Formats: sequence, C-alpha cells, structure tokens
Amino acid sequence: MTMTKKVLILGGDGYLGWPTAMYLTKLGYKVAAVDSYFRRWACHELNVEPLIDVPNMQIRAALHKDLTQRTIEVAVGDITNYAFLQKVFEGKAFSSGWGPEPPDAVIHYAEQPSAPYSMIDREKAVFTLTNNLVGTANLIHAVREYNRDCHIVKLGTMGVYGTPNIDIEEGYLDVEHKGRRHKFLYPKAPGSLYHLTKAQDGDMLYFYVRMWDLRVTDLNQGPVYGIETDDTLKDDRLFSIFNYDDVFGTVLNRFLVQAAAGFPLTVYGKGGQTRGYLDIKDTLACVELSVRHPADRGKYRVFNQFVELFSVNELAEKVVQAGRNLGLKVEVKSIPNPRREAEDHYYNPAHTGLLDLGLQPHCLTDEVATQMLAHVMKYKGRIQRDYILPRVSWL
Ligand code: USQ
Repeated sequence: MTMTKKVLILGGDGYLGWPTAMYLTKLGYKVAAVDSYFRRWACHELNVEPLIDVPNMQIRAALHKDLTQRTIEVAVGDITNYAFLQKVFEGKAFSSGWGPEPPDAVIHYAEQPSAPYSMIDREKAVFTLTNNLVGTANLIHAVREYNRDCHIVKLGTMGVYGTPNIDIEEGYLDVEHKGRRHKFLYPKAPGSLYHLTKAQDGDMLYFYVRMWDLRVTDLNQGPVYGIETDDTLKDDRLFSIFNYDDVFGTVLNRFLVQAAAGFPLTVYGKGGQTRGYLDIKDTLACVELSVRHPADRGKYRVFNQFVELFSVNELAEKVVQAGRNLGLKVEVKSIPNPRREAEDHYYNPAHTGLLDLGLQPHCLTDEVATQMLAHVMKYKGRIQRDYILPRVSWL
C-alpha cells in the first residue's frame, strides 16, 4: 500500500460505505465518499426510519475530522448521471485538497441493495435495474476515460449463485464437456430482481474486462450484521445507517431489534435457508485487502465474502441465547415466507480467496451476539414495531 493512494467510495453514505470511508482514512488512504442519498429518501418514502439518527455526510465528515484530524471528501450526486461522475473523476466535485488526479481504486457500493425493495412493484424494479446497471456502466466508462489502471472493487452478493445442489466455487467453474475443458463464470440463479442486477453487473464487468483489460474485483458478499466498527469512536452520529425494517434490514440485525422489542423473531417459513454471514468489521477488512492487492489488468477476480454459514433457525437460536444472557425471554415464530426461496437445501460455498490475502475473521460468538443485543437495547425506545412484519411478497 502506498500512503497516498486515492480511493473513491461510491455509496459512501450507506451501511457499509460510511464505515469503509472512516476505516480507510485511518489506514492512510486518501478517501472521497459519494452518495445520492437514495437510502435516506427511500426510507422516508416507505416510512421505515433507521434505528439511530445519523446526520448527513458533510456533517459526519466534519465531526470525524474534528475527532481524528482525518479528511473524508464528500460529494452528493447520482452516478447514473455521467456528467456528475465526470466531475467526480476530475476532482471538481470535491475540495481542492483532493486534487485533479483520478482515483487509483473505486469501491462501488452505489447500488440499490434490498431484495424486497426490488420486488415491491414495477417502478421499484425499474429503478433497481436502472440505478444498478446504468451506475455500473457509467463507472466502467469513467474508468476507461480517466484511468484504465484504476481498480474497480464492486460489492456483489452470494445471492447471485442461488442455492444449487452442488458446491459453489469462487466465481468460476471448470466444466468438462465431451472430452474438452473450459472455465466459465459459475452459473447464476438469483432469487430476487435485486440479486439479478448483481448477476448482470458482474457479467457487464467481466465483458469490459475482456474488452478493455480493466482491473476488477467482485466481492460476492453474504448478509452482514453489526452496528459498531472500531472507528465509530463511541459517537452515535458516526454509526452506520442501521435498518431493521422488512425492506432494508438484514436478518440478524432484524432479529436483534426484534429481541430488544419483545417481538417474536420472524423466521420466514421453515428457517432452513442457509447463507454465509459476516461481521461488518470483516466487510471493511475484505474491501481493504482487495484494494491493497489489486486484481491484475485484464482480470475479473471474484471472492466469496463471508465468514460463517448459518441457517435462519441457527441465527434465531443465537439471538435467543443472547437474550437469555441479558435476562430477556426471546420467542421465535415461523411466519409464512413472503419470498420464493428454498427453505431446506444444500449449501457449501468456497471462500478461500480473502483468507489467503490475510483476512482474520470475526466470528459470531455468544459474546458478540450478546454485546450487539445490549447495544441495540440502548435504542429500545426508538423501535417501531410496525416496521417489523414483512409486507413485500415475491408473488
Ligand atoms: N429472513 C427471515 N426472516 C427475516 C428476514 C429474512 O427468515 O425477518 C431470511 C430470508 O428469507 C433469507 C435470509 O433470511 O432467506 C437472508 O435474508 P436477508 O434479508 O438478511 O438477506 P437478503 O435479502 O438475501 O439480502 C441481504 C442484503 C443484500 C445482500 C445479501 C447477501 O440486503 O444487499 O446482497 O444479503 S445474500 O443473502 O448472500 O444474497
């Protein structure tokens, strides 16, 4: 790592984007965060406000600077607007301290990240397609226009693979057919329109890597949990945007809030749905490892980014135990599954790439689950019980 490396974070206001910005400045990177505030206005529109109020990026960047003396450059705008993205790459969207040189790496979180949101109606489906695919296409073109050497680190999802009845490999599959062999991208079978756009943006990146010799890392991440990272400095205003509603909340974060509110944990269907989970702290480490070790030119590199496999029932059991540790009686209730997904299936994905780069995983121990629940309990008075039950059906 060179201490002056410039990293642009698209989606810098989000659950992962903001903590990534703080983390990378601490490691000596020069960081700029860009966001359209999609998540904020979607939460207002759907009336599903996050658990903790966090101020806008400019206020958070100023506060972070006061506490750490480190700068996060900030710009508010939409990367589906290419003229705006050009300003970002030319440095004109930021203060003069950022300079006119294009970034060395871009971390692309600027996609609509919710499966339920993408399944609400036609309008939200088209928004998800446009936002996720046009945004990615613009980014690719900006890299071609300003710095073909720039490393694109795109947040993908384990959900692109679906739940096939064979082992999931890390991005590619060797196929032998009629006596000949070829390496293909691993077959994709996404389970929501959102997940489909992540399969499509991956295909688009793979295409342009072959056309223009770009450097790309696709991080196929599982569901993330956690509130706090080492950089939140115990100031609530620096926390991530933490949702627990049926649209933007991920399952373990939802269960923690449900436990704190005395609401029975909402296991969808049989609860055998198994996914690869990770602590938000590991997301930051994985992204930094990817930036520190860029993909080669002309390489579409794929990592499966998760730490441990759990079924929904196993997660619920962990939260019940965490509740017990804090003297709470947590109930679990299976409710009809609003999604179309396998509830009892084989799941064995490979995930060695990031470990080989040096990832030191955080595991979901009893202590970690209990600490997270204790943290959420502090905001118990803010929990809106009517955000909890699922309202979006896949049918
Ligand atoms: N689930 C429940 N109860 C709930 C919420 C969810 O049983 O109250 C189940 C879901 O049906 C699913 C599993 O838990 O089987 C995971 O659901 P989730 O909402 O935590 O995750 P998902 O919708 O798949 O999406 C999240 C992120 C997305 C990311 C993805 C990784 O929102 O951005 O790409 O996790 S993955 O799941 O590997 O595709």
